[in-house]
Amino acid sequence: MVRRESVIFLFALVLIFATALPVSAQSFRVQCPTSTITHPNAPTSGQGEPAYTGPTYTGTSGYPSAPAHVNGAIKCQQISGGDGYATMGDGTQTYMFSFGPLSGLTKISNGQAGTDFPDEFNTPFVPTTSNYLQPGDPATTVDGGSAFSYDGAIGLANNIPYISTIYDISEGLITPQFPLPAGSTAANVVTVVLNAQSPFLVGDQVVISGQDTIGYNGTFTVKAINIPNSVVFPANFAFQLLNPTIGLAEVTESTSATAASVPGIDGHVDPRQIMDVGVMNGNIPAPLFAIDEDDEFFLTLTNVGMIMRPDLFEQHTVHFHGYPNASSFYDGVPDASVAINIGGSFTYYYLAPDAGTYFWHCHITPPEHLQMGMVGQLYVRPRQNRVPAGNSLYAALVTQQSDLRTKCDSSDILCSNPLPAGGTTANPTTRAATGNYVYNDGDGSTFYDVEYPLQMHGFDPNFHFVGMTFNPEGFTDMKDKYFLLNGRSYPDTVTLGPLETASADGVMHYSQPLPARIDITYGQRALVRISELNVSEYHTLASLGIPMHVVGYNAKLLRDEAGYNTDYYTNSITLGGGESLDVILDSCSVRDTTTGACTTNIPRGTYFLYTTNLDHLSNDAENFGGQMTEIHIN
Ligand SMILES: [Cu+2]
Repeated sequence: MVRRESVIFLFALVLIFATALPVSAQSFRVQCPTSTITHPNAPTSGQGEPAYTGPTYTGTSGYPSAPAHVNGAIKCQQISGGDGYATMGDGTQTYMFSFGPLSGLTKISNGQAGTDFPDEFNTPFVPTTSNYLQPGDPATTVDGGSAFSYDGAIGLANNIPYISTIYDISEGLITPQFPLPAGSTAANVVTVVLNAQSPFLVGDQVVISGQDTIGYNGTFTVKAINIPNSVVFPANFAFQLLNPTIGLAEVTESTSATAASVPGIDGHVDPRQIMDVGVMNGNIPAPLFAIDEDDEFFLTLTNVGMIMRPDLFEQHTVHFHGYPNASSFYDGVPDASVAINIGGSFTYYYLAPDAGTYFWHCHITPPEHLQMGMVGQLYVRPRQNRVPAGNSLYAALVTQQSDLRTKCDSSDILCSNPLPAGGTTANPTTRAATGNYVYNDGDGSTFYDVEYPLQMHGFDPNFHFVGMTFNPEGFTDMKDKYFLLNGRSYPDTVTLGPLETASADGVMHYSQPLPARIDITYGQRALVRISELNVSEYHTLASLGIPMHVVGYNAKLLRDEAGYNTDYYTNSITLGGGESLDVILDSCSVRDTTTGACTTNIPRGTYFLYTTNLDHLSNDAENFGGQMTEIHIN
């Protein structure tokens, strides 16, 4: 007979090995380069999007190191994969597997996409005694009382500097291994021989310090590496730099001198901040991404584990649904690409080829992880937004179609955005001074003033309950009881600002940051980017009093191959899981056909956007809730 204590002991041992070993092989990292081959001088958040005036590069061979004109930018974002809780319209708290924000936290809490320029992303949070990141951030205030305003990558920290002891440092004794710049002589060249292989590269900053190397001390730029030297060490132990002072005596077998790298941002992170903020901080829907055509997007997924299900070693991935990939590595289908283990990070790389409304989700056991909450929207804004105000939209689209990198006409089965029929470069429609466009329409037909993401969703509380306690019920038994817009059911859909939920750690977390209320200024147009994220139900949304102008479907402009627009007006739309629609709600009922100016407004007031699936207008057993929101014409 086996004694009970031994069984417990053995079980504990198994647990220790099972939990400790996989984690030790992982590490958290982020990547957000400030320059790449195609964006050698990527714009900062202060510079903003560069204007589109023509192709990036018109040559036919290779890519020049300094192209005359560069389009787009580098964008970065970090998300956590883990778990969390959300609050439904009837007050029920629901357990989720979910993605949460680990960068752009202020933007996310304001209902915006969390996507950053590199200078925003690569800014470490500097904690003070009165201002530090804590579980549940972003909060409306930080501990010191000032508003939370941090958008950088959570956990980002300066790298750990390399430091090596110096064996020999000398000036002018060894022939310079690099061309001397004007004003310098061979006597200025300092050769540093380390006691170990040198980690420095040409161009690195190096700090020389020591009690016996005064005169040599300071911060210098490495000018050459692999220096054949007269002492016992191989060439790869030595490097050279320039020191303006001439006549320094050689120091051999230094007792105190060191050469160190300067701390910098290289993607190194402090895992404690990530765990503090990321654990139980999942959002529904998943964090929003927004990029622009011509961008390069670096998206880091950091798997913080599912604290409420420590028995599960679930990997997570990111799958951009209906979106062409830079490489199959980034597709997220686990049997064909990379999947991210608990305790690890992976940076996905995407190009932003075609404008439109898409969605993304985890691709590990997709029916389960999507139902549990790991799904959200992303959208790509068109090049046409960056055409300088007053320039011809048609001429700008002709320029795009003349460049193979940006051409998107009916000759490509994946891309059907031909020039508008009957258009000429003399088309009077020019880039408006304000507002934006949904697609590269060339005729201004997809113009809007403000945009709202609207994600239709629903879930089965039984599935979530068994997902928290044991294994999921059969997928065929899924039956949604809550029906959501942006993760909320009515009346929470019209509550402005983020919704928060207390989690098992006793802390309030921003569970549903994105309101679903649509506000339109009298006379303006709102773009509603509608995605259907549900895994088990079709959803219908109807609008009373404000016609729905459908201009795009599944991230494609509604236009036929001959260039005629096939947009339409309706009072209801129906989508299945994975579909999207771009709908413009115009607060103006009659516009001047030539100037576009509003001649008759729809009266100010509150209108409803609601599902006509009447059983979807409920929050589980509670009536009068579910998938409904308000449109306010102000
Ligand atoms: Cu997952």
